[in-house]
Amino acid sequence: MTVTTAGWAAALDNSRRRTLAYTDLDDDELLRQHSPLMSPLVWDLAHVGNYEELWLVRALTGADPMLPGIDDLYDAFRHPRTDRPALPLLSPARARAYLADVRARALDTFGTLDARGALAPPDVAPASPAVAPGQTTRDRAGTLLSGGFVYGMVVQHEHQHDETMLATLQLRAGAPVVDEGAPPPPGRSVSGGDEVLVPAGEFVMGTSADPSAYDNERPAHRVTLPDFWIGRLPVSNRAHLAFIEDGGYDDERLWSPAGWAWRCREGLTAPLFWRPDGAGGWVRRRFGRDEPLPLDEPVQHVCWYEAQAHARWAGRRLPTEAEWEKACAFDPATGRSRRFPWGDQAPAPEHANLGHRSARPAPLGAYPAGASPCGAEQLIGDVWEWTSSDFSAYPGFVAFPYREYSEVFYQAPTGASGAGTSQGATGTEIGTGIEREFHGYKVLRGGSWATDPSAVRATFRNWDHPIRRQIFAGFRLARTGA
Ligand code: AVJ
Ligand code: FE
Repeated sequence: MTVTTAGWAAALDNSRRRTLAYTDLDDDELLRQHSPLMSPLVWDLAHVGNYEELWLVRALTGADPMLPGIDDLYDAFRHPRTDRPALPLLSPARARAYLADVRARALDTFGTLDARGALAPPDVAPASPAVAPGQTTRDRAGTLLSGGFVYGMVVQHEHQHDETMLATLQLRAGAPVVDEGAPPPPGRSVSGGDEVLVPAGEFVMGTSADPSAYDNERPAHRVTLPDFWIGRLPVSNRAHLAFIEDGGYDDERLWSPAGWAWRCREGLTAPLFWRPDGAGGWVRRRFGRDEPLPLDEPVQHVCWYEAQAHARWAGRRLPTEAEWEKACAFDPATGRSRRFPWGDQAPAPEHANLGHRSARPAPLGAYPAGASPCGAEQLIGDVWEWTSSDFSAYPGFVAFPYREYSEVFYQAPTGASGAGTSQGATGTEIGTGIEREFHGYKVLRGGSWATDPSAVRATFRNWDHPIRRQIFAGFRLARTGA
């Protein structure tokens, strides 16, 4: 899986084409805040350029900032999303020009990369790359370049913001502007039961060898789990409709206290973007179009609290992230963990619904070739899956290459919900700090239809507040026992 400089250039070009497609809109559309939860699209646009400047130009060469004040404007920690429309942001035209300038300079650094022979295969990548105090720019560049790490980080970052921009476009009112893509493959009815057994035992969670892995996926460590069952497929719209029709949104006993308080405050009665069609059925809005609710698709746009209540109603629970990863990656035949459910090969179209090939989740059963060794399907792609786990550090975690990617979002090791930790309370999220103080962060796994194949793997960890519904997230069920 050694990536060449031509490979990185192509990967950078792919994420950029996507960014430019999602921002190919009138200036007014780019400058407006479509939802208080989201940045104006023009902020995301210049932010991905600034991130690339910081990591592919300045960290590697020691160069000065390309524009005065640029780092402050696009620092997610300095300006919460609610405040971003009022900032003196680059105009759309200037932002596009800035991105092009940064890209030209970033491609120049390939000379350094080639000269150092730094594109090492994965097993040569440092186990937990760390920057020693007193390192020179040159030493630091060597560490960042090892295994092509910094290129993968920048490519993934841009794809993450591309997915965030899609969530903004889903919240946007008005005539559709998002490419519908190709229809997903057809579903199929699966045999062998709704749940699959994952026998008790040890597996390796996380990775120390994958050069594309973020610090929070490291290091690899052994985890022993008892027997558990996990849903063969994600929970469908049909099943969630049954939860609604059985009064699940009105039954306090099914909800956690925080979840019930949130449900009452917000008046939650169904997933975001659903509404009754007036004739006993439901429609959902998807990128500005109303359509009949497709019953055999994984449910999306539910928050963690809704997922948890549904699971309790079904006599199940959400999987922990360790359970999710074991069901996704562990191969009992070899005793090792795979990079993807189907093996170590990069995702192909028959494996998973990724990369906005379709602008929607695929129906249940659409990816038999993507099954994991235990028989679970659609773990990668379609919808992010809420797990029961708080976002926290693996044993032996070392922040790399900066604390603000993961570490500042970790839950306090003891006590409730990180209350009292003010650090990073704004993150890339809206900035009152209330979300973090009251709700913390829950881990999501597996990527969605909007996630690029280069930005997800069995070990990848995403996180968000358990109240969030605009992300492309659903869930699957689990239970302990054999
Ligand atoms: C990993 C998706 C939670 O969007 O807040 C983007 C990724 N970090 N820019 C986010 C990220 C910095 C992050 N998530
Ligand atoms: Fe970012």
